[in-house]
Amino acid sequence: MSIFGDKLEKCVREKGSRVVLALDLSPQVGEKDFRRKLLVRSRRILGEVEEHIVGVKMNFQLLLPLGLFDYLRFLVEDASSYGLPVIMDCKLNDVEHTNEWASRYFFEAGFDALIANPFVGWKGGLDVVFNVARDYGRGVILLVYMSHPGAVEGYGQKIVNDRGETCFQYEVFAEKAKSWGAEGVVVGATQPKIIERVSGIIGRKIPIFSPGIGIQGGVISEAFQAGTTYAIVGRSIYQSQDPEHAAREIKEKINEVIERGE
Ligand code: BMP
Repeated sequence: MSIFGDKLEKCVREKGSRVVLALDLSPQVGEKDFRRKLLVRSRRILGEVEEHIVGVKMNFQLLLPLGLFDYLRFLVEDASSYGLPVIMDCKLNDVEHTNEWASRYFFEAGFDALIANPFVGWKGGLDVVFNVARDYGRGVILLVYMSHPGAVEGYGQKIVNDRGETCFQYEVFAEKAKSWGAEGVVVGATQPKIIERVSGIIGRKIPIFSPGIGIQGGVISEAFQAGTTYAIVGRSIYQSQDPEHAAREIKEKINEVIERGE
């Protein structure tokens, strides 16, 4: 297991939570000093909710305005000081040489894991990403089925696998997550049946991260009963009047479902 997996499990033990915060605050572009204000708001929310979460996911919404080696590093440092693993949600999806540098930059900047898109394939695509991650002791999380309705067009399409059997694209991606050594998969919380199927393929060793709870329509009990390991939650927390209260409630709701299921 990588540093990412270790940090995550330690957080679960210490914080008793299964919530990963999607810190997707929007900058008020054009407003005076908008980058600094975005950083200040993001740091404040992270500080308010840190005791109820086990990881932070950041994506282009923060990366582009804040800059990887610029303001963003303060957030990565904050997360680390709270003991939280930090995931770069770049959905990496290119050829070898650019994937390699993107991965190196993210790991050099302190990210513990990154999210990649298995559509790009192994040879000359994601092979290098897994190799770089291994060298740095970090993790790669694969998209297996996304939470939005259009996911059916790609992740949900019917295909013929290497064994000549008709199956769904996401079933092949779940198998690849196992054989490639992924440290997690993303399956939308909006798709409990698919979570169940993927869980059946990958087993309990690879965690399932499920975004889409709340505003996108995913339901905590359905996702966790189907096999979700961690909920990725953004707007329901950071858009709340009281993010600390919202994060605590989501954490407790998940824990109730897990306790009832055991
Ligand atoms: P929210 O809880 O506000 O709906 O945010 C969900 C987060 O998960 C966002 O950061 C989004 O980029 C991410 N996400 C998603 O919603 N669906 C996916 O299938 C994969 C994602 O990474």
